[in-house]
Amino acid sequence: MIDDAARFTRALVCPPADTFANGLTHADLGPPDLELARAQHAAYVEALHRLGVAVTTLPADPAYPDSTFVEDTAIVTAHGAILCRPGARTRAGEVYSMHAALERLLGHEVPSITEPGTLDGGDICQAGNHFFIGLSARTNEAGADQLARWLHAKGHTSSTVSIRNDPALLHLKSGLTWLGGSQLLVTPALATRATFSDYNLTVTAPGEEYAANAVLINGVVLMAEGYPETAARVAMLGHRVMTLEMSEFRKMDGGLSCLSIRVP
Ligand code: CIR
Repeated sequence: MIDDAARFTRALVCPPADTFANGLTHADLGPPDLELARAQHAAYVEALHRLGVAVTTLPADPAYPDSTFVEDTAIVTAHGAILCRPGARTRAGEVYSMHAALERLLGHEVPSITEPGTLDGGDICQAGNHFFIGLSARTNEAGADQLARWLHAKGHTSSTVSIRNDPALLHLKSGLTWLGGSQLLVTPALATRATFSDYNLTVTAPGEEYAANAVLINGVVLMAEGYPETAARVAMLGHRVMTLEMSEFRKMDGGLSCLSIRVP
C-alpha cells in the first residue's frame, strides 16, 4: 500500500546551468562534469516520468549556479505550498522563478518565509503528517518557527532537529529519508537521536552515508547508485528500489531529493 504522503502526480525540476561548477560546495571531490551532470539530470527526469509523474522543467538560469537544487526553494504538501528563504546569500534569488512556476502550477497564491527567517527545503523532511525541521547553517529558528506555524494551521505536526553539530550534513535530509509508515533511513550519527526513537530506523552501511538521501515516490525508493549495501537494506524492508547516478551532483553537495520538488 502506498502512503498518501508519498503519492505524487507532478514535480518541478531545473537542469544544471552552464555555471553549475561555480555553485557552493565543501565536498572536495573535484569539479563536476557539466555534460555528465546534464545526462544524470535527464535520467532523473526520465525516472520520474516512469513513476507516473508529470514534470515541469524550469529554464536553467546561469545567474544561479545552484538552481538545479530546486528542493531548497519551496515546501509543497497536499494542503498547499510555501516558498522558502534560502540561507545562502548566493541562492536567495532562486525563489523568484520558483514562486511564479508554483503559482502557475497550483493555481493559487503561494506565501513565503519572510525575514529574519531563513529556511532551505533540504532541511524539511515530511514523514506522513509529521514534519521534521532541521536547524542548520541554512535554516534558522525564525524560519523553522514560521514553517511550523504554517504547517500547524494546515493540520500537520512538526518538530525541530538540530544538525549544527554534525558537519557532515549540509541539510537534515542529507542524512534522513522517510520510507513510509514509521520507517526512516538515517546516517549512523542521526540514528542515536531521541527524536527518532519511535521510528523503525534503517541505518546506512559504513561509508555509504550519502545514500541516506533518497526519495520515496509512488511506491518506489529512488536511491543514489553506488551504495549497494544500503540499497540492499532498504530492499529488505520490502521496498522496490531504483538507483540513479548522482556523482556530479554529489560533487556540489547535492543529494537525490534536492533535484525535484514533488507535488501531490
Ligand atoms: C548548496 O550548497 O546549496 C548546493 N551546492 C547544494 C544544495 C543541496 N540541496 C539539498 O541537499 N537539498
